[in-house]
Amino acid sequence: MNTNLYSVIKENIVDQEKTFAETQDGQIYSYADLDRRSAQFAEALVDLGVLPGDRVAAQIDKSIEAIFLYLGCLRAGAIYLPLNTGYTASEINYFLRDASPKVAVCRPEIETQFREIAIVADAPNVETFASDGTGSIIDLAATKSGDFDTVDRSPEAPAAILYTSGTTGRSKGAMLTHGNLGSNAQALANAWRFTSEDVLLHALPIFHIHGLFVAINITLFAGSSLIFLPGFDLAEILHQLPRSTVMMGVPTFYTRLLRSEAFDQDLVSQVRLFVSGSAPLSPETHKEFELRTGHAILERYGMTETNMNTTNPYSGERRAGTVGMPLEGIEVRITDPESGNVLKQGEVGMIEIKGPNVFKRYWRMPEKTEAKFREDGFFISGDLGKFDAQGYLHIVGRDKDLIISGGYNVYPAEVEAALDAIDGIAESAVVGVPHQDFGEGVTAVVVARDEADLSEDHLKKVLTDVLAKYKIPKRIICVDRLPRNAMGKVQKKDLRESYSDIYR
Ligand code: MLC
Ligand code: AMP
Repeated sequence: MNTNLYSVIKENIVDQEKTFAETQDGQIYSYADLDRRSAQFAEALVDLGVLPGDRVAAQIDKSIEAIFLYLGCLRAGAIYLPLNTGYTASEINYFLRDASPKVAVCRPEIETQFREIAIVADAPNVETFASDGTGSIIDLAATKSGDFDTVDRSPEAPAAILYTSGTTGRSKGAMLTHGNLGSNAQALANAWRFTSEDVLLHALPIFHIHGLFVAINITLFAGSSLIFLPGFDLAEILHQLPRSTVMMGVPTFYTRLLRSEAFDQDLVSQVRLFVSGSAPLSPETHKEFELRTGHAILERYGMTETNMNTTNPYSGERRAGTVGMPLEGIEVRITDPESGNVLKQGEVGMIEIKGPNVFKRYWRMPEKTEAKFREDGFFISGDLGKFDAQGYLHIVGRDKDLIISGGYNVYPAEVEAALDAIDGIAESAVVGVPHQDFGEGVTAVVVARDEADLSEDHLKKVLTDVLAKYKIPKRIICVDRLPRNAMGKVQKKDLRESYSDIYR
C-alpha cells in the first residue's frame, strides 16, 4: 500500500464532485479539481527536475492553488517548505541557504529581488506564483495532463520542513513525515468529530502547521469543505459564520470577534465547534465567549515539531485555561527539567511528548535534534505545565525565552541582535507584555550609545529591512540603563512588570 499522505487522503475521498473549497469571490473547487490540479503541479515539479526528497520552498500568498502546490509536492515525493510571506530578504536568504531547495517559488512582484537572493543561496531554480492564478509554475502546471501516479512514500519519509526559531542561534527546520501528518490529522478528525457535512471557516495563514496541517489535512481526511478566506477580515468572518460549522483560530481571532457587537448567538447557530490554539486563550475570553454565544471554545496544544498533542474534549467539560488531555496514541508527561525525572500529578515541570506525531529530526542539525530528545524517545517541548486531578494539562509558562504575538513566535534574542546592530544602540532587551489584540506585545527597551538620539520611528524603520513586521516591537523605549542583578544578568521580569500596562 502506498503510504504517501496524498494516497491516504485520496482513499478517504468518496465523492469527487463534493466541494473541497469555496473562496471569498465565490469560486468553487471540487475534490476532483483538487486531484487534477495537484497532479498537474506534481508533473510540473518533476519537469523542473524535482526528485523525491528534494525541497520545494514557497513564499507565496494564500490561495487554493497554493494548497494544490502543497499536495503536488506530496504527490511528487518532494518536501514542502512553506515560508512566512512577511519574511524579509535577509530572513529568506537564511532559509534558502539552509534548505537548498531544488525549486523556490515566490510572488511575481518580488521575483527580481528573490532571484538575486536565491542565486547567492545556491537555489537558482526560481518560479513565480500569484494568488490570482498567474505565475510561471501555474502556467507550466496548466500544460500538464492531470494524470499522475503519486510517488510511493513510507510513513517515515519527510513530507515537509517547517522552520522554527530558537532561543539562541539559527532557525531549525523541523522535518515532518508523511506518517506524522497523517496520524495527527486522523486523530484530530476523530477527536473533533469531523464529517463530510462540515464546513470549516479558514482564515489562518497557510505557512504554519495550524492553518496548513491542522485545518487542511483534517478537512481532507474527513472529506469536509472549506470556506477559504485570504486572511482574518472581521466583516468577512461575520458574513461567512452563518454558513460554517467549524472555525479554527488563534486567540486574537476570538478577542476580535468579541469586540464586535454584531457577533452573537444567532450568527453562529450553525456552528458546532470553535477551536483555539497556537497561544494561550485567556480564561476570561473563554468565559465571555461562552456567555455571548453558548459555545465553549475547544482549546488544544501543539507545536511545529509535534503537530497537535492535547485537546479539550469534544463532549465533556472544556476547561478554561487548560489544553485538555493527550490525543489518542500520544503520551504526555511532566518531568523535572534538570534531571528528567517524571514528576507527580499536580507538580509543575517540563512538558514532554512521545507519539507518532513527533517529528524525526531537525534538518541538518543532529546535535540540536539530540538535545531535544530524552533517551527513551520523549521530545522536550520547552513548555512548562502540570496535570490537574482530572487529567487536564495546564500550560503554566515556558522554559524558552519566547514571545507569542497573535499566534506568531518571536524570539527576543533575534530582535535584540537586530537592535544591537543599529548604530547608536549600546544594548537592548526585548520582552513580551500583555497586549489587548495580540495577547503579548513585543516590547524593546534600549540604551543609547554616547547619548545618540534614537527616535522610536527611526528604529522601527531600520528594523523593517531586517525583520518580518510581526517581530518588530510595537514599542521601543529608550532608558539610561537596563535593570541587572548582581551577576550582571538583565532582569527581564522587572522589565515585564515596569511595562505591563503599556498597551492598555
Ligand atoms: C500582523 N501584525 C502583527 C501580527 N500580525 N504584529 C504582531 N503580531 C502579529 N501576529 C502587524 C501587521 O503587519 C501590521 O503592521 C500591524 O501588526 C497590524 O496588523 P493587523 O492588520 O491588525 O493584523 P492582521 O493582518 O489582521 O493579522 C493579525 C492576525 C495574524 C492575528 C490575524 O497575525 C494571524 O493570522 N495570526 C495567526 C498566526 C498563526 O497562524 N499561527 C500559528 C502558528 S503554528 P503595520 O506596521 O503594517 O501596521 C503554532 C503551533 C500551534 O503556533 O499550536 O498551532
Ligand atoms: P511553534 O513553535 O510556532 O509551533 O509554537 C508552539 C508553541 O506555541 C508551543 O510550544 C506553546 O508554547 C505555544 N502554544 C501552542 N498552543 C498553545 C495553547 N493552546 N496554549 C498555550 N500555548 C500554546
